[in-house]
Amino acid sequence: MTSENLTQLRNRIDEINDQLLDLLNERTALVEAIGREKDKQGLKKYDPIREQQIIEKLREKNQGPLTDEMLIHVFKEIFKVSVKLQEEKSHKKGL
Ligand code: PRE
Repeated sequence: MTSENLTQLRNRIDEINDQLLDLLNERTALVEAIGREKDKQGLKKYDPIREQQIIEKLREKNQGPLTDEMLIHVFKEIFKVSVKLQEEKSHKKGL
């Protein structure tokens, strides 16, 4: 692989990282809104059934090269930080 080729591939990765960042921020804003709704309804932040449903839907759609194991790993981390954010926000409100 020429170094020009490596630079081009990394430039494309940088673009995708920017898109992922925007999407993660959009998702996080929705996670915050759901957290506020759960506070109003007195619901627990962690919802393992919903998380399982999301993972199942994504596994059905996944065409690779991302493996199911990678997909599950990434999404479990996203859920973990999402629940943490929801809990921190509601603790700040004294709930
Ligand atoms: C979300 C976060 C935490 C829950 O454990 C399940 C799902 C998610 O990140 O998708 C969102 C959410 O709070 C919810 O759907 O109830």
